[in-house]
Amino acid sequence: MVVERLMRKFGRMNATERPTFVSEALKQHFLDEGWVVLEGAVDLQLVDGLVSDVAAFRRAHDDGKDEFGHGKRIGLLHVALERSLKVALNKPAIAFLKWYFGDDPVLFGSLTFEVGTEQNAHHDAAFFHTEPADAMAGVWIALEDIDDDSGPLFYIPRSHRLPRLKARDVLNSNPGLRERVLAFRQSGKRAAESIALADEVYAAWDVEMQRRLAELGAVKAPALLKKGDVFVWHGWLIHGGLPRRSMPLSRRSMVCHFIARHSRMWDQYDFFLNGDKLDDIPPLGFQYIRCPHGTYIYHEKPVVFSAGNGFFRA
Ligand SMILES: O=C(O)CCC(=O)C(=O)O
Ligand SMILES: [Fe+2]
Repeated sequence: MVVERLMRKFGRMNATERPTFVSEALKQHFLDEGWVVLEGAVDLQLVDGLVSDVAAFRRAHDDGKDEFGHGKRIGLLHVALERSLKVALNKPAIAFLKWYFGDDPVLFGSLTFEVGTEQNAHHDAAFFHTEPADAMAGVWIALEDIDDDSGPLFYIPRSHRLPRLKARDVLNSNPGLRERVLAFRQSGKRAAESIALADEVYAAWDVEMQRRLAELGAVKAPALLKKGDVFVWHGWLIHGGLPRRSMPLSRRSMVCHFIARHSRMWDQYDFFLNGDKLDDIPPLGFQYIRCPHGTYIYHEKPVVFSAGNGFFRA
């Protein structure tokens, strides 16, 4: 397949590049295309160990199993499972992000999937919005070989270079919603106290995102990774989950959202409600935890979804 061949030619490192994982070719590919694959970045035995840890964790929780025995996404599993943390902070990804950020990468959060998300096309910078604006990246780890019919991760090549869709682009063409957002701002409330309104702006943003992509005729390229491969995306690269053509198929994967240590970050509620005045809004406050593999942000415990899809409402 064309994408696979392109990956091999440009986006994948070869064996001689492995010691650093940040060859000049790989760096250039990331800057031009918005993504790279770090092939074989995670040791397969470690992946197997994690898969069995996740299965045990799922057995001990109500993870909303479907008729095929597949559970829903689990948030922040890395704070409970050592192997999950080790996989999230895998050396090749950390080395790569250290170069890209020019700063220490910090793991903000993780999601562990058993099946495809079918998530609409989006860029993560809306959900993990940083200043500087390019201080966020996604790291997606295949915990098994990804089947084309399982609803693979997709990406829109070079979409990190498109005009960046912000809340104001949507509000300007939706005066009713804009009025309500302005009223919210007058109220002195924090954005996280107005989740329903933020969700309405998100819904309008989502419609506009899909409209723009359709107008461009954007092509969704599947990331058909092998177990242990890592896909790194730029914070503004548009991506999502393709339809699950075969429901019994699993799509075991883990996605990790990283930010640069010295960046400031706001959540999606502020992105959607206060996006054009973030300088006036205090960024999220974090407690940073250092461990032998790297740095991550403190969260008390994992979030297990037994209904709905959590996080992005997809
Ligand atoms: O794994 C997928 O299908 C998409 C996940 C995603 O977009 C995310 O978690 O940022
Ligand atoms: Fe995403």
